[in-house]
Amino acid sequence: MQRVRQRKPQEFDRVLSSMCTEPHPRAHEAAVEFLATNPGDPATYQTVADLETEAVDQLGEIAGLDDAYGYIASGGTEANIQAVHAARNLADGADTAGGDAASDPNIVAPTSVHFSVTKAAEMLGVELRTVPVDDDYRADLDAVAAAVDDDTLLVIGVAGSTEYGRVDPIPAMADIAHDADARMHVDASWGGFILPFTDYEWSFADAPIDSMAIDPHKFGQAPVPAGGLLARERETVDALAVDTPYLETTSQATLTGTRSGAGVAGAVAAMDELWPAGYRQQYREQQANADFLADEFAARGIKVVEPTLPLVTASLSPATFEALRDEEWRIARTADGDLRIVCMPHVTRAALEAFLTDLDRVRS
Ligand code: 0PR
Repeated sequence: MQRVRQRKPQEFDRVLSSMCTEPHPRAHEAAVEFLATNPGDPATYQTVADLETEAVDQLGEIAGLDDAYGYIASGGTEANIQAVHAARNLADGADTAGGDAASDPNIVAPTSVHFSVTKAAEMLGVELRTVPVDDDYRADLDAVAAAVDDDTLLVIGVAGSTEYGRVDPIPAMADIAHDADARMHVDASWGGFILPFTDYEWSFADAPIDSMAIDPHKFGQAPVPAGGLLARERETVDALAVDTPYLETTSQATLTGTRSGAGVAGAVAAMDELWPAGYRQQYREQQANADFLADEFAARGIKVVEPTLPLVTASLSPATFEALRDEEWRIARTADGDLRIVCMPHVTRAALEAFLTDLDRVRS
């Protein structure tokens, strides 16, 4: 205990690079209360299992799905892995039933897809075909169409990409997927709690998508670990289930076994508090912050990528970047070396102004 007592966790006031945020106080309380429960054993921990059903219903409402299937996962990584897993198992099932499952299956996604999909492809023995993005960092539809073939299990579109906050053309990608008898997954891990307040077409209501990752522990303001896997059909979750002989419940569809009830309870509490008005306000404030920051960069002659969601990327010299890190700003870079600032709920206008003051001082 001594060793923990001597330390304090990271303060959020200089964190400009994270896709997680300070949990809402009600979500924090609920998470602590349910810390010792395990939704992985619903016959023993009935209350938290019921809460998980409510969490999935609520996530469904946010993502435009009336009868939602799915579960609260450990994060977007698990949700993405399980989407690929379900697609592979469903194709294998089609094979056993006399269909023609691919002998050399592949999945197709833009280069902007999160690296969790690389993990999924590796573990599940499927080929990941990444296709280029267009000038605005969105999946190039011609490239998607060219990459898809008879062996494609799944097409993945990103709704709120990790590096540039872009939304892929989801309805058109779903059409391409379904024309090839493949499934369509949307990774809205980061974007899912802000996109309902935009005009983007990203949800189950906007396109015939099959599954989605949508994480309460990012913009949903729930404590970690709370990811979300959603599916339109029950068969998607059934395709993930294995028998659980010694549990009272007979099957389990999650990747992890024992799970923290904190994630489930925190997610429900956050959504109760914030959906929809709180999330809408959060989106508006953070989009305004991102627009402010982008304008300030542009005014200083710094090349900036338009923040179409609350995420700003801009060109900074490596020396300036390092100098800002030395000032203890927690900032990150894209693969191309651009500064990347994620305007999460804990990022205040005052923090951005202080950041700009430091930038002006250290810039080289
Ligand atoms: N999908 C997208 C679009 C993501 O951006 C991320 C995470 C994931 C899936 C995976 O989600 P989990 O990390 O919940 O499994 N993107 C950030 C990243 O990996 C996550 C992150 C979070 C980074 C907090 C930094 C940080 O402080 O870069």
